[in-house]
Amino acid sequence: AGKEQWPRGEEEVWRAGIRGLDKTVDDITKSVVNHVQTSLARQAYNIDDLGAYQAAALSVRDNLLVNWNETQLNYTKKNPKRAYYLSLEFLMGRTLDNALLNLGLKDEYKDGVQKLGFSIEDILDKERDAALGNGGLGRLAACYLDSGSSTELPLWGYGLRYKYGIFQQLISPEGNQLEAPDPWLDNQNPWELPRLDVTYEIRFYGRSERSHDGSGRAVWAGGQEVVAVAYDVMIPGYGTKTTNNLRLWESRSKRGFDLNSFNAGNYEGAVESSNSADAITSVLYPNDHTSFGKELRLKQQYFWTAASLADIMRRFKNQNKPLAQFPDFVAIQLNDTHPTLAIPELMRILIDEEDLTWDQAWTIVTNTFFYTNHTVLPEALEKWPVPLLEHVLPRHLQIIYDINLFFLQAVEKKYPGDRERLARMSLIEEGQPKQVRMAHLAAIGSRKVNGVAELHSDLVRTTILKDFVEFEGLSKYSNVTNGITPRRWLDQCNPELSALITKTLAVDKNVWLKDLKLLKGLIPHAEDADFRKAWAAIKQRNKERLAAHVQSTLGLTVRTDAMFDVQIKRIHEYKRQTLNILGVIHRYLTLKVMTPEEKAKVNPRVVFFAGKAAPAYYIAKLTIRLIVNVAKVINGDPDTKDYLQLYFLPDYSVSLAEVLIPASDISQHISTAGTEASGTSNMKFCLNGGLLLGTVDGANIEIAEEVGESNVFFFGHLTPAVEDLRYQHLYHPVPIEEKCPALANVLNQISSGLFGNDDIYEPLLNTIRQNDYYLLSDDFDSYIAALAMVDEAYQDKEEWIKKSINTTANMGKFSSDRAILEYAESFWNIEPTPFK
Ligand code: OX2
Repeated sequence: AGKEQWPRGEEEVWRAGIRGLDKTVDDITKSVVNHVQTSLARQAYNIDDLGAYQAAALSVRDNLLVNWNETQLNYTKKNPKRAYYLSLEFLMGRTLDNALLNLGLKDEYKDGVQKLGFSIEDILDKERDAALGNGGLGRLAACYLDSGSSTELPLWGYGLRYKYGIFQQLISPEGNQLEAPDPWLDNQNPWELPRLDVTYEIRFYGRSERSHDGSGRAVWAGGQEVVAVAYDVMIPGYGTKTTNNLRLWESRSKRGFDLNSFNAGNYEGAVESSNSADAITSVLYPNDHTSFGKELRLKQQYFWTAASLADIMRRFKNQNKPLAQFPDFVAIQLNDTHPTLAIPELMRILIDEEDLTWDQAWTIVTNTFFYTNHTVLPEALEKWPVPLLEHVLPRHLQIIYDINLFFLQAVEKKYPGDRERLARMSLIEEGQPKQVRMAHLAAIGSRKVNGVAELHSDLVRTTILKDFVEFEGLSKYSNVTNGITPRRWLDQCNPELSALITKTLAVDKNVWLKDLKLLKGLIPHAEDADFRKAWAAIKQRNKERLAAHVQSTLGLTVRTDAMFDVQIKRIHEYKRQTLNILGVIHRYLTLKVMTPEEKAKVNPRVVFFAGKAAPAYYIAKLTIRLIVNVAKVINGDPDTKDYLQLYFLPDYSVSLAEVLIPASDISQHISTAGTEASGTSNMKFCLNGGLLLGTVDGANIEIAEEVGESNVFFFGHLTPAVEDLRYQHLYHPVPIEEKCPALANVLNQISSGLFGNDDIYEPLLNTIRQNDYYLLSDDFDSYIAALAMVDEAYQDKEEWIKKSINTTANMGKFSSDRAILEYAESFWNIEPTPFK
């Protein structure tokens, strides 16, 4: 451990100039004012909230950079094995509040900006969300980065720096979703650090010529070359100095996006419009759970995986270790199949550029990659048409064919003559055109494969990858149940509850926020009436905060003396927002025929929906339209408006979730059994003391195991029944009037024009009347019964609060710290690498 050499100049002079962390309010105000003056080139007298936000953010960034630099230096010195999380989506939300919390400087900044004449709340509110993701998959990646830094793991993220994040959702007067671009970088992004010196050249198209020397090598040349430029985002750990890196790539031509084509209404067209270099990272694809086979998307995937691998390889090579040791220093997690091209790309590098043999390369590859599957829905399993791959990535297609050949030879050896099995397992699906099955490639190229909740991992093993489990053995096919960061999803979004928990557990908050099982210490307090009162008062204030938000953003008055019932997630048939809105209509129709005496006993309810639909997903968009128009009728009906209110909150985002979740009494997670891989908002609601109404699906099951079945409201058919029910729908259909009269009545009321008098909703209603693939008619009655049980339970306020407390108290398992440590220990074999 020798002393470092100063490369030039006088060490003392350097040391004296090095910036330390801000500690006092005085340090902070000086730094903020300095940024107002210099970085923003503005004067004290003309600074507004946005300017104050920017200056505060830049000063926080300076602090993050100090830790970030030391973290990277620590890794360079100790050279631990590192893990890389490759994700096309990182749904980060806002950063300032989280950075202040993690740095432990929130109070100091609050005081500091106050001295400068601003309120911290107003400043925090000026930040735009970084919405580089569609939903759960992208938010999971963001939670994992937070936990990676908080547990001091050498974990980096790699993604794309989209100029436009997920579209902004507008609702037209008729109730239609419109999509507008999200130019989130317009006010500059203080949280990123352009690294104009970190660049790689990425090739597309061209020709690949195999050598004739029997080595298997090839030369890939010609085509288009595009430059990848790195932008680094600092990821601070909570209560640690570890500040990891998220590296996002921007594409540039080796030598602009057409904003005019970006008008609401032709979002998809605009996405596809350009083939130039900078188009590659211009926009996040707004589809969730679908695979479209579009060339620009393929280019995004390759651009990002190739740049990331080149970067990882450069870092590895700086160590001068033999390539065979690559997997001893590098673990790469594939977040879904989106980065699967990294497998043939690493083969290409090792064979064509590093002169390894096929077997040497394959050994390295299959010890480096790990693959997480997030869905078993067939429409979400990625497939790339062979002709497209051949055109865009000719060398990679050759490698994929070679992988397939060797793989199928091994399968044939184990199951001689089993041609059907070979066809099922092949990387290539026959057809016009042939397609590459990315999940198969990801599975055979990885060391471990996992699903995201117990039930889902079982389904992966017994359905989509069944043949692979039989062939390769069960031990490779594993589970890591998802988690969420309790920093953002409790302490930040629900500060009052966090403070009450800290006081009650009588430990410092940075203890329980990093050891979430300590929440169990709340259990005895559920029996304490004063504690329950404090608990309920916080829920009430969170409802008022939400109501104030709705008032100020939408101009609508929400009553707060009612049960708040929330369903917020992407709009998708499998998530069954339709079941929820049909249930609301059922409740409305029931209220309409009640006597005043009957109504007096009714538990008033406010139902909230939020979520985006993929721009081309017609049925999902119709669902939004139905919800909006039902809301108009219900909220305007004097007979019912005191008992039932309904809101569709536009433009769902991480920030909106942070207001909605703490205000919820009950939240709905009602997917058809076997379709929701995990769900993560279910965990967020329960952590905040909201109860769960759901199907026996995804992580709902494990939540119930932890909090106790008596604290959740389950309904509906179970996963093993689903296939049979679907079969019956197809071959022995029973008319809906017979099977489920209550549902038939609701559908008929919609058809008769109660919520608009044209046939606009018929295509949506027909999905239920005809195939009913998602089993609404099978689950409707038990859903209505479960809603009634929720009402009944809510009448006993004290019991309800006990359930709420016991729910929070038993959610410790779902910290993303637990999940990331499972990945670190059982997959990646990396260790916490702290420094002083
Ligand atoms: C989502 C899954 O639908 C959700 O159940 C899960 O909680 C989340 O990923 C994180 O694992 N795209 N998004 C998902 O899957 C896919 C594909």
